[in-house]
Amino acid sequence: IKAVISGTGLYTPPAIIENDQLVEAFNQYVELYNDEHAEEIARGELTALQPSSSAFIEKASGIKRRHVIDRDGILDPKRMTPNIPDRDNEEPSVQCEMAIVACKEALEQAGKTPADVDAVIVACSNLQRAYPAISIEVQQAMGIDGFAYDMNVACSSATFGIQAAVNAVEKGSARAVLVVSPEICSGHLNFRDRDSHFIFGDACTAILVEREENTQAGQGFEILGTRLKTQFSNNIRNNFGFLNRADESGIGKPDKLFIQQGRKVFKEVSPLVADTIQGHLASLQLAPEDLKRMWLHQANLNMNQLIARKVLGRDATVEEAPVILDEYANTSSAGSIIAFHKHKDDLKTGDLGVICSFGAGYSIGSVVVRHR
Ligand code: CO8
Repeated sequence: IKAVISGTGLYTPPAIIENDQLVEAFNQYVELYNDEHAEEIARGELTALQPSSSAFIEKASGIKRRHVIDRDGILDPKRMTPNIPDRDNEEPSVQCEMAIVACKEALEQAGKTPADVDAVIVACSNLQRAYPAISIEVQQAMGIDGFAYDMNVACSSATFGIQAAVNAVEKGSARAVLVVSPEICSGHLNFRDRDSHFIFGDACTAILVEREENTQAGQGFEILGTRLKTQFSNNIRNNFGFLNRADESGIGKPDKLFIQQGRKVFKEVSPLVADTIQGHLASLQLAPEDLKRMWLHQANLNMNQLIARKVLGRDATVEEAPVILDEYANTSSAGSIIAFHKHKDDLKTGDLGVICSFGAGYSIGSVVVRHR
């Protein structure tokens, strides 16, 4: 049994924050902080905070704007956190709501209904509660009979989820699996941290992985193989967790949000990713020059250009390595799938591509696909 990606879907939150707007709010916060602590700063007991800049953000990352669930809370210099009120248990969770939009689009694209699907995997960096699983809530909301589970491999959640879906389809435990990535990165981004306040946005993707025999000839992408790689690193970390309340220092510390050593990540992860893609292609008797497209994780434009150059041995064109980072910023595991969703329809029968995620863990997931 072969597995194919027969449909994809995307939910994009309508609210947008441009770099200039984000920087304006950050710089107001800096001014407020420096005024409030003027005496300690003057005595040399505290270091004054430095302002941010849009020019730096675009040059260092390639990001121009991001979509977010809540804009006002983030842009309030006294708050700097999205305002997403808790909901009643009888109401759908925010992640479930995002997931439904993306799942419906993926099913529609595939020409399928919930009755054709046997499993839902919610694969993302952060889940808004411990249990019941968000995926089971999505399963119910979609009206799917079968099984569902949540999984988290940070930025590589979606590609690792695709491998799990391929296994389920190929081993016969499901005819079709929805892999959904509702990423609310704004919820765990420290908007007071100059080094990283600009890097994330929110979005949700869905992918339908099906048995080839249940799809039409020429529909979607055959999955030729998946390769996963992890290597422990403290360079991207988020220490938020259920034991925080058992520690007297509480949950207010900066390391309970996203923290990273961006330079180190860039340096260490880029060669690992290029090696993983090249090794994966070689194991499938394919060469980098066979690739028509690379849908790379969308964290940093310079990093993607470097990885594409390492893989191809030359600069990639924007057609070969499409960019969605400028509009969405880093949406963690959703990023490479958004690139795939938006930049796959012009490919022709037989065209080869690789979806590749990379990030915290470190974790890398490579999915080689061929247009049918
Ligand atoms: N405005 C102006 N100047 C700034 C700013 C700013 N906002 N921030 C830093 N600077 C200054 C610094 O002070 C420094 O000045 P100096 O040279 O005088 O010391 C200078 O700019 C350069 O700073 P950096 O070396 O930090 O800048 P870089 O060129 O390295 O760019 C990046 C920073 C953009 C963060 C870059 O390092 C990067 O993108 N690295 C790769 C990171 C990456 O891929 N991370 C993976 C992210 S993890 C992930 O994708 C998912 C994780 C799990 C999900 C989490 C969801 C929240």
